[in-house]
Formats: sequence, structure tokens, C-alpha cells
Amino acid sequence: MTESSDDTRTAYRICPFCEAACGLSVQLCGDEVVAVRGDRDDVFSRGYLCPKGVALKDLHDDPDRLRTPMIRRGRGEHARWEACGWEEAFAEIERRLMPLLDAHGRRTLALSFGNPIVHKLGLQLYVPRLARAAGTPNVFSASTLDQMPKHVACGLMYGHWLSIPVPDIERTDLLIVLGANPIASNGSLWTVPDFRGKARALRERGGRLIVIDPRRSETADVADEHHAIRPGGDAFLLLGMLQHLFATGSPTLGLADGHVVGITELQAAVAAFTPERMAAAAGLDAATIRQLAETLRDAPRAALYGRIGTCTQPFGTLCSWLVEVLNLITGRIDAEGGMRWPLAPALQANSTGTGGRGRGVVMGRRHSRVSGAPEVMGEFPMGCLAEEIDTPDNADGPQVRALITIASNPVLSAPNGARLSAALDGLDFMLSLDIYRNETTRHADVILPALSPLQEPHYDIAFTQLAWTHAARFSPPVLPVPDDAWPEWRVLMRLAAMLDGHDAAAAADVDARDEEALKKDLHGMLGAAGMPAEQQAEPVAALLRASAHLDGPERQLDLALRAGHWGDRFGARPEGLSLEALRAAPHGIDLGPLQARLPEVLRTPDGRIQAAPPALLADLARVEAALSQADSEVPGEGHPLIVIGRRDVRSNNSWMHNLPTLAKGPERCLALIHPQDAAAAGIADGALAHLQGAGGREIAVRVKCSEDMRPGVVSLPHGWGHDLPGTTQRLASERPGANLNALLDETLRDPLSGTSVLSGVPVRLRAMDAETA
Ligand SMILES: Nc1nc2c(c(=O)[nH]1)N[C@H]1C(S)=C(S)[C@@H](COP(=O)(O)OP(=O)(O)OC[C@H]3O[C@@H](n4cnc5c(=O)[nH]c(N)nc54)[C@H](O)[C@@H]3O)O[C@H]1N2
Ligand SMILES: Nc1nc2c(c(=O)[nH]1)N[C@H]1C(S)=C(S)[C@@H](COP(=O)(O)OP(=O)(O)OC[C@H]3O[C@@H](n4cnc5c(=O)[nH]c(N)nc54)[C@H](O)[C@@H]3O)O[C@H]1N2
Ligand code: SF4
Ligand SMILES: [Mo]
Repeated sequence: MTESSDDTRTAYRICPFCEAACGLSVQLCGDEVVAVRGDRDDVFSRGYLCPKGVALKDLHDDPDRLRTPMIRRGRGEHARWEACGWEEAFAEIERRLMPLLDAHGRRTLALSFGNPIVHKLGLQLYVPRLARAAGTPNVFSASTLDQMPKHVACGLMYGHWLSIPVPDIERTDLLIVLGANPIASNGSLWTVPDFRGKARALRERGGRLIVIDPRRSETADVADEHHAIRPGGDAFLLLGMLQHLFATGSPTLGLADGHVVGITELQAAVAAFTPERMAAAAGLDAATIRQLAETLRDAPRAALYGRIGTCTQPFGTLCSWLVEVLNLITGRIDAEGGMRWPLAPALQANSTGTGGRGRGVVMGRRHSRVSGAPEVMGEFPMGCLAEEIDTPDNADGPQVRALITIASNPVLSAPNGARLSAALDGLDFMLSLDIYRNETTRHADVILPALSPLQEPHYDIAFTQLAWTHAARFSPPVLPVPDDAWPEWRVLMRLAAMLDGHDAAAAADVDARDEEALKKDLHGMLGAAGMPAEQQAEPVAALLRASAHLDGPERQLDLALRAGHWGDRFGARPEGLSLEALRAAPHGIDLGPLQARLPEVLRTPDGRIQAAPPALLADLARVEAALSQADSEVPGEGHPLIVIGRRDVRSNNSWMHNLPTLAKGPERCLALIHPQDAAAAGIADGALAHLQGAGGREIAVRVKCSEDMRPGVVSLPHGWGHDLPGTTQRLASERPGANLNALLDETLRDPLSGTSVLSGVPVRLRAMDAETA
């Protein structure tokens, strides 16, 4: 929606950069972006924004952002990049990819999906279409560098991968934050713009905030209590808390009462994990563990929230499960001021169909060829991508020879990028959908660009399912699509048609292919709702007619909104939601606070919350093993420190370091370390030093002493290391920073979810010789 006077106007759009999904007000003069501010009238974010939102202008204007397809001729130092037209690019892809797949089979193709997919409506709706057409089991994504443990834990307990409850922060009396730093990250698996303001409000009404983190983070700084846990100590802490609560009373299930199975098994399974036994491994004393448990139990309303620090570590899934069960046995699940499941306006699997029970989740239907890692949510671990490419054909199947990356930069964002880089060089064909030639896409044979976010419509499918309150917002494009540009949904449909075997002419009719795919989806939906196939033709035709004035993502969205929980049901409930209703409300529509959803939200086969999934009980054996090893000490010999991750508000994973607004100011890729550790290593504050991983790989880091660090721990952000040849992010390469992932080991994973261990890894810090420093 746009308000205008003369040539200047203000348009409103949801920020496409992080999960907070702030409403932005974009000031334009003609087609030029003049300024970006927080939209004070936005019903969801109420004017909040961070510096990244402001940098939307820089992204739109960035001369390094790709605007035409690129084809690489030659390799390595001799590589030459040519800009080309879209038809030429599609022809090149067809010429090189299809014969490869015909000769060697679909398993020789891998797909790598990155974080921005979830922030772009067209990608989120159409990447699944491409994946289906690709027909390969070799799917990898950032989920296994991130939140897969939460999907597995909540999937097993509540029956759907996306049934992840979030804190009802507006009404709680106590929020415990474990392994998250929402003041810097702006929240994750919890869409919560202005966490700082909400935390302040919590404390002003007499509530408390407790942060458990090896570093006194920005969030810990505004908390009532901070506990500097040992990195990787969370499973031990949570088990100790659970044991203590069972040992000193009976669980209070609250609204979950009558909907839970497995409490007895859970109690028996944790009986041996007393706070005294857990203390050393948690790095917190037994009294603190007991006190945290009692604080959680005794607060009138409370929520325990765990995030990336609890996920990207060896016990990721166990931790995510333990967070859920602690909330469960203290009566916080589904409670006001506790942990609730948002009810999203569109495309939410746990609010469609018949509620209360479902198919549950299944994993391990396949295993990866080289490591035998189980499939989870249709994916293999990102840590396995390199080995699938660089390990020759074997009895278990063929080697991956072709790769499609979409908004994915695993050379920087996944562990051991050097191995992956070398593997990518050995591919027969690589295609990237990306907006930059960066560390990963420099290896591609063809790069297909995206539009600027300002040229695309937007709606948050995922984040409305994880939001602090209920709201619906839609952003129409702020600027027109240039004549020679392709929206990504069209690119994906075109590629999907090629992979489905349509000839070039048929594939080029994207609208026909889109209608065909939508029709199939609608039949699938009606079938799933129990309508016999012979009765479906008429309603499907009616739905297609009702949405025929729209195309692509907007068409799918409109149908989903209208059919959704708050929808207008195609006229049956005129006050309900539709795309048109959202267009008429540029600041969004407030749908009220989070509500109780049990038992309707459940999708487990027996319609019960599973407190003690067998796979998780079995995984407790690893905790026992770690406890018995604890005496012989955890860190590798000669690697006495432990490295953890960090996020800075002016950065976003690996790809926003080329934007002037964010790149200016002090150096941000710094290794924080306690002064006593710096002194022990003979390193001065501000000096360069070698940081070495247990595998022997080394990076150069600038050290900053900080009393905020738990002694023995180094904190370094990820996503840096823009000094590789062949990239074209000029500003980013001026201050490349060090790549934390270069040190990390791609074979270390949480076995249940396949998530890489990115935090809590032994390292050694060594002073640089005076002449090189
Ligand atoms: N050591 C360590 N490593 C980590 C983490 C950590 O905490 N520590 N965090 C992990 C986490 S949580 C995540 S989510 C991953 C993220 O890792 P990735 O999924 O690789 O995501 P990014 O690093 O954000 O890179 C995004 C890519 O998308 C491209 N892109 C941006 N916008 C668009 C667009 O509109 N269209 C297309 N086609 N491409 C676009 C960018 O140019 C870039 O290549 O990193 C993980 N890596
Ligand atoms: N500014 C900015 N915002 C971002 C991103 C970004 O790169 N920059 N990335 C986005 C993405 S993709 C994601 S997934 C989210 C992540 O959002 P968050 O989960 O909030 O991630 P972080 O800010 O890295 O905070 C993790 C905290 O865990 C602590 N930690 C590390 N190891 C451990 C441990 O073993 N135990 C405990 N208890 N704590 C530990 C770290 O010190 C850190 O303070 O952020 C998103 N938002
Ligand atoms: S916190 Fe910043 S990056 Fe995240 S949505 Fe808001 S403005 Fe965008
Ligand atoms: Mo992430």
C-alpha cells in the first residue's frame, strides 16, 4: 500500500532480513528509495526496526547485487563470467544438466537450500515444487546448521515438525532464556520484534528475566540473573532440573492434563541425573540447578525458551526435548504466560484438516550414501554435502555430480568450507539461484539472480506460526519488476518443468505449468480433507476461478488465507481474511493474543503429547557416557579453550557484509576472551592471534578481552571470511573477517537431528609472532 504526494511517497513492507519481521515504512522519490524507517502503525512491530532494516536501501542499490544471469566459462584462475539473457541461461542449464541426469540418474543431483528462502514468499512456495520435480533424496539445508533439533523434538512430542510453542511474553511473570540472545538476533523460532522493549515491560510489571549463556550477552545484560553455563552443559542442567522437580513433588500439567502420555517413563529415565551429578558437566553448582528448577516451578506464569546455543551442539535434540518437558511438567505448555502455539492465518499444517490427531512424524526413511545419516524432514545433514560430492560411486549409490543451490552459502555457513569448496570444483554442473557471486556461487556454472525484495510481494508463512501475537500482514511490491527480470517463483517453475521432462516450449509457459501445479495441490487438499476424487472437479474449478485474477505466490496465498482459520471462507464469512482484506490494511490486521490450543493442535497418532519419545530416552545413554568421560576431561589435549558463536545486530549470517550502512564502524569479527585466558596465552588485547581447531586447521583472529566471557571460552561470530578469490562483494572483501567454520569439523553432528556441532568445540589460541601480528 502506498501513500503519495507529488513524486514522493511512502510504502509499507515487512522487513525481509530476520525473523522479527518488522513492518517498515519505505520513503521513495520516484523509483528511488530515500529512507527506511520502522512503521509506527504496524500492528505487529509498532515502529521497531534495527540497522539491518535501514540497509534494505543499500541492498536495493548495491552495485554488486546480480541483476542478470551469469554463465561461467573456464575454471579456477581462468574463469571468465559472462552476463547473458534468461533464455540463454535456461538453454545452457538444459544442455548441461539434463544429459547428466539422464545418464547417471536423479541421485547424482543434490539441492542445497539456504536461510533466505524462509524470508521470501516466492521461494518458500515454489522451492518445494522444484524439489519435487528434481526427484532426488539428496536435499540439504541450513536447518541442519540450525533448528532441526527443535523440529525433531516438537515433531515427536506434538506430531508436527512445525508445532513449536513460543513464550507468551506479554503475560508471563518469568522468562528463562537458554542459549539465545534475542537482543542481538531479534529472536528465532520466536518472532518477537523489540525484545528489549518487551523484556523491559516484563520487568516493569514485576516479572523476571533469567539468561543462561556462557557469555554475559546483550540479553543477559538486561536480565535479573545471568548464569554462565559451560558450553554444551545445557542437557546436564536441564536433566538436573527435571530430576529435582520429580524428586520433590508431582508434575503439574495444567491445561495439558489429560492430553499427555509418558510421564512415568520420563520420571524413571531421569531419576539418576541428580543436580549433584550434573553440576560439573553443566558448569553450574547443584544449588543453582535446584534453584532454577524451583524458580521455574513456583512462578505464577512462566516460560523456558531455548534456542541456537541449545541446538548446534552434540545434545541438540535432547536439549530441545528437555526444554519442552520442563515446560510441560511445570504446567507451562499451552498456558497463559507460558508456551503457546500461534494460530497462523494461512498455510499452517497444524491448524488445517481434522485437529487433535494425525500421522505424527517419521524419520530415517532413507540414509545418506556415505555416512549413513538418517533422513530427517526429507533432508540429510548439511555436514554430509561435501562427502556426497567428493566420495566416488560405491555399492550404496552414485556420487553427486550436479548441485543446485538456492539462497545458500555453505562454503561459509557450514563447517569445513575448504573441503566443500574443493568438492564443488569437482562437480560436473552447478547452478545457483543467488543475488551475489560469493564464496559458494563462485563455483557455479550458471547463477540466476533474484529481484530486489522491494520488487516482490511478501507474506510470512513461517513466522506467523511462531509469532509473539496473532496478526496478518501482506506487503505488495513497492517497485515494479524491471522488464527483463524474472521473479524467482517463475524461475523455479521453469526449472521444475524442465526437470519434469517438459520440452523447452512447454516449460516456457510458466503460467500454464503454475495452474497445473495449483490444480494438483487443490485436489490433494480436498482429498486429504476426505472428499472422494470423483466429487473434486467442481470445487477445484470453482477455486481456480475465484483466484484467476491472481498468479503465482499471490494466488496461492489468497486461496490459503480465505480457507484458513481467520479466512472469509469465500464469502461465507465476509469479515474474514483474504488477500484483498490485507491489501486494504497496509499496517496489518491485529488478530489478538495467543490462545490455548490443546488438544486441537496435536497431530500425534494417539492424539496425546508424547512426553517420553523412545528415540530421546535412548539418546540419554550418550549423556551417561559423557558423564563417565568427564573425569578424563572434555576438551581435546592441547586445545584447552572452547569456542562458541555470537551474533551482532549489524550482521546477518554470511551475506550482509557488503552493505555500507552495516559495514561501517568498528570491526565486528572479534574473538572475545576472558582477560585471564588472554594473559595465559600471552596475547594482548586487540592483537591478532592464531585460533586452531582440533583438526589442525587454523584462522587468524583479532582478540578482544572481555570480562563478559566465562573463563575458558572464546566467542567468535560466523559468516565471515570474505577473502576467497573469485567473489564480487567488494565492500565485504575489504574487511573479510575470519571464518569460524573453517575450524569446525563437518563430521560432528547431533545424531538424532543431523545438526552440525557449531558451538562448544575445543580450540587453541596462540600468539602471532611479533613480525606477522
Ligand atoms: N559457526 C556457525 N555457523 C553457522 C551458524 C552459527 O551460529 N555458527 N548459524 C547457522 C544458521 S542459524 C544458519 S540459518 C545458516 C545460514 O546459512 P545459509 O543458509 O548459507 O545463509 P546465509 O549465510 O544467510 O547466505 C544466504 C545466501 O542467500 C543469498 N540470498 C540473499 N537474498 C536472496 C534472495 O532473495 N534470493 C536468492 N536466491 N538468494 C539470496 C545470499 O547471497 C547468500 O548466498 O548459517 C549457519 N552457520
Ligand atoms: N543480527 C543478527 N541477527 C540474526 C542472525 C545474524 O546472523 N545476525 N541470524 C539469524 C538466524 S539465521 C538465527 S537462527 C537466529 C539465532 O538467534 P539466537 O538463537 O538468539 O542466536 P545467537 O544470537 O547466536 O545467541 C545464541 C547464544 O547462545 C550462547 N551459547 C553458545 N553456546 C552455548 C551453549 O552451549 N549453551 C548455552 N546455554 N548458550 C550458548 C551464545 O553465547 C549466544 O549468546 O538469529 C537470527 N538473527
Ligand atoms: S529486527 Fe532488523 S533485520 Fe530483523 S526484521 Fe526487524 S528491521 Fe529487519
Ligand atoms: Mo538460522
